[in-house]
Amino acid sequence: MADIKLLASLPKAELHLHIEGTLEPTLMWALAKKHGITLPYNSVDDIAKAYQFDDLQSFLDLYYQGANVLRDEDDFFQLMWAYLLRCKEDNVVHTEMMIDPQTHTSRGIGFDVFMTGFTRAIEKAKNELGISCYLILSFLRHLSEEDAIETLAQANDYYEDFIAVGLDSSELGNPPEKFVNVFEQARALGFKCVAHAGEEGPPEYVWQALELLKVDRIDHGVRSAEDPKLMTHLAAQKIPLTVCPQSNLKLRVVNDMAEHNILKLLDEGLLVTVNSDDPSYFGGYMNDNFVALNDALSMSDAQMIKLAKHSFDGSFLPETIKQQWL
Ligand code: ES4
Ligand code: ZN
Repeated sequence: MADIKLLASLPKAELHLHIEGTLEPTLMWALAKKHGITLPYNSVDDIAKAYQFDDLQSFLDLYYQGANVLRDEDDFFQLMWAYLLRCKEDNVVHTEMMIDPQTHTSRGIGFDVFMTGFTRAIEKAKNELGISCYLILSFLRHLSEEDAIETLAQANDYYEDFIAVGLDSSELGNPPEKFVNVFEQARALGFKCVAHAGEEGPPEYVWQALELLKVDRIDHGVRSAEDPKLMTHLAAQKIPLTVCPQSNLKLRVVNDMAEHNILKLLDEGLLVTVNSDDPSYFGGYMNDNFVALNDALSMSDAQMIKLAKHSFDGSFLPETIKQQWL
């Protein structure tokens, strides 16, 4: 069983995180009060108690409702700064995180508001904490491709701030093939591409993300294990899978952490990484996810070190910087 001291000593990168999913109940409560918003909860404790989910959709309903308290530039700054402070505690030195613009633009909050707040916190973290941060513009797949195309156009003044585009929200019934055109546009603009696939959806969705959207990395992807050909392809092409153990448990993608397949995927040669997804909702940040895995599956020191190294290997950092961490 790997040592917790080793975990703390290992520099790590987080590659699968939704910034809106870092909204802690205390900040949600404070922002609701600040803006005079009535929440369907009686206390901060009540918010945390409501975080019991049956599946992805039951989580998404609360996640979008929670984001409604984010209104002005300083709210977005606070959200980002709190997460980056938390990264420091876990020795996370680099993060590549998703922003869901449509969650905000649909409420009349523009890129100028949330991007100004986010980038102010990111600059501060770079200077004061030595943490680097890349942003991924993620499209909500339960909305139309047209909406995604319009969102990409609205981001025009902020292209420099994004490294990639992504695809998240309700997976089943919204396959990657629905977004071929917008991903083609994004690639033509020079963005890297990622997509959630194989979380609740079948291996076929992972194939589609790879072949139709030409993604550089798969978010989740744990259901790939059901397709041996896909496993061989992922290993041969070194496609990173950004796995989120506590998320998978909370959303019942796995019934028990002891049944999680991440170490099996690792031992089969896949470039898997550990990530926290929506840490406020799923009960833990980066190191908590490692601890939960270690407690249930008793990973070796070598496996822990490999997972930490993979987090840089699977990142979009320039090769020279990657090498410094490998
Ligand atoms: C998400 Cl866990 C997960 N899956 C899909 N979409 C998401 N958005 C935020 N968290
Ligand atoms: Zn996710």
